[in-house]
Amino acid sequence: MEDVKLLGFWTSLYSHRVIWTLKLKGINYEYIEEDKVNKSDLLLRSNPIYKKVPVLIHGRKVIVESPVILEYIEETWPDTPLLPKDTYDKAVARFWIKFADDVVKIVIATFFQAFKDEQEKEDAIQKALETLKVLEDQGLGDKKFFGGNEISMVDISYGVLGIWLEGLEEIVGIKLVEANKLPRLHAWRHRFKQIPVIKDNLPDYEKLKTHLQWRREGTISFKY
Ligand SMILES: N[C@@H](CCC(=O)N[C@@H](CS)C(=O)NCC(=O)O)C(=O)O
Repeated sequence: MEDVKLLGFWTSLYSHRVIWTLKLKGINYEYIEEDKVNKSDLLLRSNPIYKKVPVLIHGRKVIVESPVILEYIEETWPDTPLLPKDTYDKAVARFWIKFADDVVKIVIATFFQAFKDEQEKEDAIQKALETLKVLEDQGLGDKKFFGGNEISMVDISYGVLGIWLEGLEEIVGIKLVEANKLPRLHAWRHRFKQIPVIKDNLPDYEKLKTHLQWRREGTISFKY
């Protein structure tokens, strides 16, 4: 039996990328819930540079940073491939995985800002929508999933557009991924959440919303 441990937070979209990948590949692992406020010695020793989750521990090997962990899992357990075989297709997939960081920075950051006026709010919403439109037009296109007909590492990297973004949209009252604005991304979100491994391994929506609300209030009041 493989010795695989995952250190995560239940609210962490990055931890969920790893959970979904391990589950999709049918790898048994031990999940260790970390305390964000009081990080364990194991976490601090395993990720001394960033001190963040997720951390994957495979035997004596420690791997950090979710995109790096996903690549490690893909190469170590190649069954149920989540990246294309073709070198060029793989490079394209990696580009969109990298773009997910921009989406988190631009789109998610919109919800953690205290706007000084309506214009600033409008500008931030426009920028977020433009970023999502690029993803929809050039990344997803008319495909069912980013890599074609099946879920891939690219879809997993955009899990944040699922209940995390939905929760923030509801809390703040700004809707971005809507059928009339981003129809293909909207349909993708629904499809993605229907995949059993995703559906069965999501944080509780109401609890997540409470957490996001708390995080948002903390971030905004800290800025002012
Ligand atoms: N780039 C990292 C981001 C990981 C990250 O931001 N993790 C958050 C949880 S969502 C964390 O551990 N935060 C704790 C802290 O900042 O002290 C990745 O992709 O794994």
